[in-house]
Amino acid sequence: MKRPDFIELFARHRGDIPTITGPGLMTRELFAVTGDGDTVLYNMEMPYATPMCMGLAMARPQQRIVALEGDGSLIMALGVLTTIARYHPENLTLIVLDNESYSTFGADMVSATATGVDLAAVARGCGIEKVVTVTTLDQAEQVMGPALKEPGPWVIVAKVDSQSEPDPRFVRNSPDVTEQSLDFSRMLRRSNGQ
Ligand SMILES: Cc1ncc(C[n+]2csc(CCOP(=O)(O)OP(=O)(O)O)c2C)c(N)n1
Repeated sequence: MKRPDFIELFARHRGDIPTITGPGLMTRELFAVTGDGDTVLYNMEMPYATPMCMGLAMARPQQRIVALEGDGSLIMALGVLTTIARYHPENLTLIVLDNESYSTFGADMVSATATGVDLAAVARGCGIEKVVTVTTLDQAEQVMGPALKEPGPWVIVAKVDSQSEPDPRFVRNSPDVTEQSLDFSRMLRRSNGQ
């Protein structure tokens, strides 16, 4: 599965669900398809997207929150899976783009998932029940609806190609983090957890 295709699929299902992404090319790809809205906070450093979403989901139990994270970034904060299992925020969806590498810095920079670590098994082992691995767009299409609507917490591990060149369809640069952070925090205040 190509990461940009998966990201387009996710963007189509997402609507305006507040989303925080990890760093790297995924940010540019989602920014290119989602645009300049205030509902995505892009490009958080490794490994902050998931812990930030965990806190946000607990603070706003009525609102679905999505973390979009690379495998390398999640591995840097693997303990967050134990916290998700422990506090069980039903409104949290974690989507891991597992390309078995730190691909933004080179497809040959392999991560531990290239040498056998199964992040879905780790999540299950921590006690998270709704964990799905998808390897094709058809599988992703089937699970994305429930994973963004039904009570979780959900962990979707999307096995994607390790692509370290920007896709020619996605020509925008990364958004400005300061501007985006202000827009995102204003959006949260306005939406008041609904
Ligand atoms: C704390 C920290 N160290 C290093 C970086 C530089 N960096 C940006 S993207 C990236 C690779 C991230 O790998 P992964 O999360 O697997 O995403 P991928 O690039 O494969 O999409 C690195 C090392 C960073 N953003 N934050």
